[in-house]
Amino acid sequence: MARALITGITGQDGLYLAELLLGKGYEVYGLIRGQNNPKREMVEATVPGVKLLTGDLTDFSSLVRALNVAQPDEVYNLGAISFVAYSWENASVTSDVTGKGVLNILEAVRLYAGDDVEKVRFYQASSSEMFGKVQEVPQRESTLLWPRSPYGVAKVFGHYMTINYRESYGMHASSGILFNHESPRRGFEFVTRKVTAAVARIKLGLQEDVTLGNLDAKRDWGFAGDYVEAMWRMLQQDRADDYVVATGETHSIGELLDIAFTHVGIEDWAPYVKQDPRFMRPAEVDLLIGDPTKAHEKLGWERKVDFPGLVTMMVENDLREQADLAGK
Ligand code: NDP
Ligand code: GDR
Repeated sequence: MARALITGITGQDGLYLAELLLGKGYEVYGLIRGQNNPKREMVEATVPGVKLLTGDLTDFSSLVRALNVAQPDEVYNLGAISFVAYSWENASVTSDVTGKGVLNILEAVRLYAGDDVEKVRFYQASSSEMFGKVQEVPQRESTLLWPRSPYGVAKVFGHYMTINYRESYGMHASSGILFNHESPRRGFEFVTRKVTAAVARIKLGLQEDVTLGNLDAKRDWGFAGDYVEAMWRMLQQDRADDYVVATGETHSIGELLDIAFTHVGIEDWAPYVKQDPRFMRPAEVDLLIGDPTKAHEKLGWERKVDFPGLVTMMVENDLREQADLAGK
């Protein structure tokens, strides 16, 4: 039975990846941080087969201990401070977790593997946020990185450290440059979920409007359930490598609003959407659109859910969830 260790098990991707690996017969371990993490029960209820180990990406010894218990064949490093807006106000801790945390786990894996350097295959959750200021459209594996946030800079550090461990030590370390991916498990701080939850609440009469920041930004949004499949496929290759995972389409926040509001029967969303500079960023990534050709050709990976399908899936989920919460 193959064994996997996932950091970031309480997050959106951690849950989908755990489900995928359990379905394939893996023994799955998840790293959970904190003395009394409030998400522990949710993880135990959602992916009951996962064995939880306590640890933190900033605590090297906890990673060594987790590896010794899990004895993994594959390590998926999904743990990070992942909210871009938060990273300006908390740049130092973002660097520690999202940046140096990658070095900690790479080094822990290297020591754990010893002479048998290919004993453990490693996945790093890199990000389209590393592309930042647009240099090329669409963005591909070779596109110049120009991060525009402390989060993006930390991800660039992790990305190159992963490449460096592969080149220096021969580790089977791959980096997935994933573009935005969403789902009904997305955190409420991210724009898609903020919109779909608000639309559901507006429809149910629980909220009057939603306040957003920059409506002009464009993103290449896919479904998280599709994207974890690409992570797994990367670790099944003979050679480790880096891959862009994206849909190849871009959409504006306006299009997100169109689909979400229309789905609940509201054709004109303007009266329900306010803007506040509070939600604007000191520097913006204006346009993201990925070129997933390499992932298509080498991994045989294809996305299954399109953008309207994704948004309506999230609105439908939030209509149910918000009605339950309100006892409706
Ligand atoms: P989430 O924000 O949903 O999950 C992040 C996870 O990291 C949580 O489990 C969180 O734990 C954990 N974490 C935070 N701090 C630490 C720490 N100090 N030590 C260990 N774990 C920690 O992110 P997603 O699931 O959406 O994303 C997964 C990964 O992919 C992240 O690295 C993200 O940066 C990256 N990524 C995501 C994309 C997306 O569109 N979703 C696109 C590209 C990359 P806790 O619950 O305890 O806070
Ligand atoms: P992003 O996702 O920064 O791309 O990072 P987010 O959903 O936060 O922002 C997307 C775009 O929407 C604009 N926006 C708003 N964003 C939020 N959160 N809230 C608002 O009210 C709002 N109004 C407009 C933003 O300015 C931005 O342009 C996500 C994370 O998952 C990262 O971890 C990951 O690496 C990248 O995607 C790829």
